[in-house]
Amino acid sequence: MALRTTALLSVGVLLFLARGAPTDAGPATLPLRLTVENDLSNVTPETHFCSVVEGGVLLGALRRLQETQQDFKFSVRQDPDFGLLLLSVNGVAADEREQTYWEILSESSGEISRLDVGIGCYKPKANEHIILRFSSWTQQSS
Ligand code: B12
Repeated sequence: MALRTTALLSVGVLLFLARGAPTDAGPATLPLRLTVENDLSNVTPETHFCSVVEGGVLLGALRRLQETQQDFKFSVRQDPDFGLLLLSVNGVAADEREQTYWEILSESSGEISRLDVGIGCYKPKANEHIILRFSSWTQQSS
C-alpha cells in the first residue's frame, strides 16, 4: 500500500514538473508602434516602440512608454461622458481657442483610419501602428 502511494505521489510530482509550476508572469504583452506627429508644424515625426497587455487599452501602452522613455510624456483630461481625452503629448497641448487637438489614428498597409473611441477604451491589436497627430478640428465635426 505504502509503495503504491509513493508511486502515485512520484507520478503526480513528475506530471506537475512536466506541465510547469504556476507562474506569476501575467497576461501576454502585444508589441505596438507609436508615431507622434504634428500636422500644424514642421516637426519631424517621432516613432516609439511600446507594448500593451493582451486585452488592455491604449492608455496602458502610453503609460508604460512614459515610464520607460524620458522623451515621451502625455496628459489627459477626464470627460464625464466619454472617458479620457488625450490633452497633451510632449508638452504640445490641445487648445480650445486655437481649435487644436490630438487626433488618434491607426495605420495599416498605408491606410490610415481614425479611432472611433478614446485612449481609455481602445484596445490595440498586436503590431498595430498608432499615430498621435496634432491637428486642427476646424475642418472636422468629430
Ligand atoms: C465635436 C467633437 C469633437 C471635437 C471637440 C472639440 C470641440 N471643442 O468642439 C474634437 C475634434 C476635438 C473631437 C475629438 C475626438 N473625438 Co469627438 N466628438 C465631437 C462630437 C461630434 C460633438 C461633441 C460636442 O461638441 N458636444 C456638445 C458639447 C456642448 O458637449 P461637451 O460634453 O462639452 O462636448 C465635449 C466632449 O464631447 C469632448 N469630446 C469630443 N470628442 C471626444 C472624444 C473622447 C474620447 C473624449 C474623452 C471626449 C471628447 O469635447 C467636447 C467639447 O469639449 C461628438 C459626437 C456627439 N454627438 O457627441 C464626437 C465624439 C464624442 N468624439 C468621438 C471620438 C472617438 C473622438 C476622437 C477619439 C477621434 C480620434 N480618433 O481622434 C477624438 C479625441 C481624441 C483625444 N485627443 O482623446 C466619439 C467618442 C466615442 C466614444 N465612445 O469614446 C464621438 C461620440 C463621435 C463618434 N465617433 O460617435 N471630437
